[in-house]
Amino acid sequence: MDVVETQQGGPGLAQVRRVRTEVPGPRSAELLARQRAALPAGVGSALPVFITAAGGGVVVDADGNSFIDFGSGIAVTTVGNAAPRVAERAAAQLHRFTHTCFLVNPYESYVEVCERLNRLAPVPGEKRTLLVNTGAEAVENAVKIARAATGRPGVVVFDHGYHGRTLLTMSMTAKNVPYKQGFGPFATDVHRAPMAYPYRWPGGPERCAEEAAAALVELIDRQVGAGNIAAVVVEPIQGEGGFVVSAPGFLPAVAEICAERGILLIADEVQTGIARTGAMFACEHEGVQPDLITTAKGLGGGLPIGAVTGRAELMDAVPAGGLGGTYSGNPVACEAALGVFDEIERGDLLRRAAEIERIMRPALAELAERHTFVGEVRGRGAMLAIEIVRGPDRTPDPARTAEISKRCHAGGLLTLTAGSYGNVLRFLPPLSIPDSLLTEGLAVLAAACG
Ligand code: PLZ
Repeated sequence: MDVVETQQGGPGLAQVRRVRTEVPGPRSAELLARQRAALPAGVGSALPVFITAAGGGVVVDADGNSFIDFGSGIAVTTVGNAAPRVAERAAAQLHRFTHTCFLVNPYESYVEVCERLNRLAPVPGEKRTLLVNTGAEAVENAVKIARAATGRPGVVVFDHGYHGRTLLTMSMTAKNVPYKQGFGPFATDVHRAPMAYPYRWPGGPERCAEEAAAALVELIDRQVGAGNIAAVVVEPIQGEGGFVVSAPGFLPAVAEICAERGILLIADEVQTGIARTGAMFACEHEGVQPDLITTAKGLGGGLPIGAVTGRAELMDAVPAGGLGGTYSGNPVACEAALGVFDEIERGDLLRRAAEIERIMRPALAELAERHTFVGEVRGRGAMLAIEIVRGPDRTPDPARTAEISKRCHAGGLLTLTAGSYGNVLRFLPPLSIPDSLLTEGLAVLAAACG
């Protein structure tokens, strides 16, 4: 046990699945008891095993169990946990200076992260980037900028959307329990449109994009009035909402609807961005060019950093002093982000994400063949999911979803659930996972499905 506690993470960690206790094991159970006495009940964990090291494709717990990682800390350690270039750059920065507050004294790494995002983001024309600490802060700032640039208050979001836990982003989030229950009153001027969710579209998948676009127009033109709307905020693939890949053609239609009405399109790429889907940004798969893009999660390789990248004239609509934050663009997090870009380039990780899909998709499709309760396989790159239903009537089955996930955990595979109905098993392996563990993880999943 004490050996485990001094273990180094990163790719040097033994790449094995190993379950040697119950899950959670005795040491984790002890720590969980301390957690319950010290933390509020509102903070829960998907898999309450206490982690002592992680890297490559595994996370190791305090009982010496080694789990295959199909979660990446919710799409954060995309380049790998304790990835070498991230850890080295962040550690070196810790010894130079830990903080100045960019509003007090600037430093080069902040500017360099912005330059990199400006170069990479599929936003048209000249670009600017603002750094913040979290995904919610990125979304919140994107809306502030959109309001300042358009002089309009309204925000349009979608069913099943997730945008964060702050007042505005919680108001923008669709699902009530557990995100919103008891936390109102909510922010005003947030309007919700149906998402083009092909598997659950009443008129069937073929008519999904067109009918969802028509519903959006109805909301904008009839119910709110285009002149009152600053922005439409959309996740190119919905994350917490269940890895909903919108019907092909829907995102370009949304972009056109926005452009025709002077409404800004904000792509929330907090979960999809930074190489996760096999492109730097998921928008690129549909050739969509949003006005503003939010990123976080994968950007810092585990250190807290978020960003808003957008058209220069919009970003510059807020005068000096209007944007900031004590810790925003912290120098250690900036170095980590530069390490992330390095890892992606040198490791050819966009290709790796596509390769992961090529390995995983056939195995997931086989599960759907074998079990009527696997209703759909969907996603892109290293962001894949299966939706669990009762049968051909597609009634969501959250109980079976939780049961499969629990069996995966007991078998040494870290999986996460998602979805408005809690019936989606989502897979977000780090791009550093070896093929052997990917295949082994899929076998554990297959066994858990019965
Ligand atoms: N936008 C698309 O996925 C965060 C939430 C974890 P923060 N998703 C994980 C939880 O239950 O708190 C997310 C996202 C999209 C915004 C956010 C918010 O990002 O960094 O959690 O604030």
